[in-house]
Amino acid sequence: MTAAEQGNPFRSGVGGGVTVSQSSDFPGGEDGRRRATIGTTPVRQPLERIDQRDNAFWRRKHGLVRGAEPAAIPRRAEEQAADGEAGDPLQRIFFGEERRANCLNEQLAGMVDGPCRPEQHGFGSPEVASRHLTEAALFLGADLAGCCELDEGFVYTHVGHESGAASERAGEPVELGHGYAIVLAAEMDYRLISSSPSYIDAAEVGAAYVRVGLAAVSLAAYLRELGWPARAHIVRNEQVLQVPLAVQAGLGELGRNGFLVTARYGPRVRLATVTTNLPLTPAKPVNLGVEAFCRRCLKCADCCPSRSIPAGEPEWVRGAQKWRIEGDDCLAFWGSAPERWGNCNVCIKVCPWNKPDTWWHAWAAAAVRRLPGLTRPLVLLDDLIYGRNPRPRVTFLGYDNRKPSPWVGPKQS
Ligand code: B12
Ligand code: SF4
Ligand code: SF4
Repeated sequence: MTAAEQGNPFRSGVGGGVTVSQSSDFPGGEDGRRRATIGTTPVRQPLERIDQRDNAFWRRKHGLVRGAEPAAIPRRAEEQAADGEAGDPLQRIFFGEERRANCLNEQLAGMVDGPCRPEQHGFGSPEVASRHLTEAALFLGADLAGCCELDEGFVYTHVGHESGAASERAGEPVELGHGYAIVLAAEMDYRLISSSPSYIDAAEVGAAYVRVGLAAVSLAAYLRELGWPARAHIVRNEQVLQVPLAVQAGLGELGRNGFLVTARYGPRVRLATVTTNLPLTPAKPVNLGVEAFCRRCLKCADCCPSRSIPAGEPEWVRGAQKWRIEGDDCLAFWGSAPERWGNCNVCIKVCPWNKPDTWWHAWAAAAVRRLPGLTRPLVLLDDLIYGRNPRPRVTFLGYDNRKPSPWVGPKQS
């Protein structure tokens, strides 16, 4: 039984970015829980926390996979890289564990926290602190950044990873004790992601994790040098749910695809967070019109090779009304053709919000917000110009997404 099923032992406050709703679209209160929205997502407070061991990455490792023997799910490239078996050297530098000194994300995962300078710098006000840290995050390499209060509903109850770099061990309770967060996003390259599924988009995922991880680790270190406790949450060493925090921090909206859709890059971003106890003023969540667009669009649901994205209505999942993603099926697809791909980004590449940053894309995004009726024509236009499920040929560092990986074969190391 997960911690969520046992009931939430913590109070989850109405933090930054949460609007208490008067709307009759999602009335309630019969269960005594407070109705609100986070961005455009309806929630019932308090939110139910999740145990990190109960997400698709760790469920298999901890034997919690529902309806399947863990061994029946194909091993994905990252998992093989972690055991030093993967043939792909880029996967090894981003996700390998055998030679940790060669793995950038593993190195960064060991740098998420550290000592604090004894003298504390006063910012004057939470507004000034928020502006300063948002600017610092952009300077340190993020493409988007915003602040929010940290709702405990988005902090895992227990650690799921078994990363060599993380000081915590799987099963330990998470005790974060921070009340605020700065959320960072790094753009992923449009062309490389359009090759999905392949080892080319998998490499860009690893590289973007390094970019956003470096920015977050640096920002946390900067805050500690200003005398404020701060911890970065990055791949391989994170204690928070990045997507809802990004929504609260005003970076974008939750899409049907199950993650953040931004105005500028669509869903084509990687996220990292810095938590702290320095008081910050939360940014305002945005309504870009994504949720309304997703109700009519369905491109990600149609094109998902593992059918993990629903074509139907949002459901209540642990206190939030959203589209339910079948994480185990998605992950199984990643491992289904190790000679051809290491993960998948199809739900990013086909999304009409994922387009190069041009004036006509910005115009269409602004227009659809005012006139949701434009959704269908714009989706048809998107199909016409870019294709329903395009897979353009991409070559890169000796890879060709139309051919098996050049690294497949006997163990390379
Ligand atoms: C576990 C995990 C997975 C698992 C399971 C995902 C799932 N939905 O069950 C698998 C392996 C399948 C997966 C796949 C992918 N993932 Co993933 N994943 C994670 C990870 C590490 C933990 C999330 C988690 O615990 N999910 C389990 C439960 C909580 O899932 P859930 O109930 O479906 O809730 C999801 C959303 O609804 C949202 N959410 C949860 N509660 C609430 C409440 C509110 C109010 C709101 C608004 C949102 C929200 O967060 C969850 C995101 O998975 C996060 C990083 C992080 N720490 O957040 C990255 C992360 C969500 N993944 C990411 C991405 C991009 C992907 C993929 C495209 C693969 C890729 N190539 O990168 C696919 C997309 C699959 C999909 N359609 O969701 C990005 C999303 C970036 C963005 N633009 O938002 C993240 C944030 C990684 C990162 N640091 O950038 N992922
Ligand atoms: S990553 Fe691929 S398999 Fe997973 S949900 Fe997205 S499209 Fe489907
Ligand atoms: S592809 Fe369409 S339905 Fe899916 S997230 Fe993007 S806009 Fe929403």
